[in-house]
Amino acid sequence: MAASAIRQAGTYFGRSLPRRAVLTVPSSDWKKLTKLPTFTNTDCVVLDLEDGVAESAKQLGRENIFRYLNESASNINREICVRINAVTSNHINDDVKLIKDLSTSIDCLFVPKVDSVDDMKWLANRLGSKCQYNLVLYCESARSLVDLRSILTTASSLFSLQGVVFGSDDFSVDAGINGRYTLEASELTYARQKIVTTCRLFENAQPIDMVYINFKDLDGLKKQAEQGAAWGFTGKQVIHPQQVPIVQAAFSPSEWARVWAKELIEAYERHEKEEGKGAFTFRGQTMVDKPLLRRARYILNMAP
Ligand code: 1VU
Repeated sequence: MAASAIRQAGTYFGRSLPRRAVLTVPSSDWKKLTKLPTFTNTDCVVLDLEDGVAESAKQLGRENIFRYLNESASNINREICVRINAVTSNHINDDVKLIKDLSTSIDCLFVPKVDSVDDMKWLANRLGSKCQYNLVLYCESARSLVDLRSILTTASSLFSLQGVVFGSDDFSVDAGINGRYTLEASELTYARQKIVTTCRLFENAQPIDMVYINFKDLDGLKKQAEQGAAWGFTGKQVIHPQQVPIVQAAFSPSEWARVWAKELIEAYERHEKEEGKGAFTFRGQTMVDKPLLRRARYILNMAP
């Protein structure tokens, strides 16, 4: 496993570590854990202790994670993360103990239902004063969405903040969306776009889109994943192996885009160096300046 190497590299959004398909695996299900080496095409797996695990199976989940990370995870050459329970839950003390026992072998800590700045301070305090964990947090309530900027400011001062996952299902209930949201999820447009925009204020924070729980509907998944990518999300939570290739593809730049980005960066550097120009015409029609240069760098950073 690339665990400590990833953490020490100070990885951050845009520079190295893509998290396109973020696959959640219930930690209480040993059989599912042992299947992970076969899912070679997912960037990131999250061993879940929260909603995917029954109340009565939380301790089994912790024991499985401990065993898995100590015995088997070295066979998996990609990011392995753990999702703990919410800091306000009855399970948090046992989860924190597990994380401390495992500290060198977790690539990134996923923290659900972060509602306030105080949640982040509490967790950092419990994990220790020199808190060097990579952290992805979930925005799953109206309060969390409204206060997201402050929460991320605090999170990035206490942890190595890596991303925000939109927890759409809990958010819908909390925000009072009447009944279940529709398949198109138009009720969630504001929340999704606010998360992307707020993440952009923080260099390292990847916006990770909502889960598509109707996991057998692969056409619907493709549509929603492509929409999320177009809106600026960098990845998407997935719950089933069949969802992985569709989501990985949706969040990967096309060959056309990669060639465009490479040529644009070369042209920018040439114009800047040889002619002292920061704006010029590219491929005969497009005016290039700094924003397009940033876009081109972003595309190349997202390329596998
Ligand atoms: O072919 P095999 O029997 O060897 O394997 C099955 C199955 O075990 C495996 N598989 C998985 N392996 C690892 N991670 C997974 N998440 C996963 N899902 C399935 O793939 C083979 C085919 O599976 P299947 O089509 O027979 O599906 P199952 O009936 O086994 O499982 C379906 C569910 C949805 C229950 C399963 O995919 C699952 O548990 N997914 C994760 C659920 C989860 O983590 N929920 C919490 C996160 S979502 C959230 O918090 C907001 C709503």
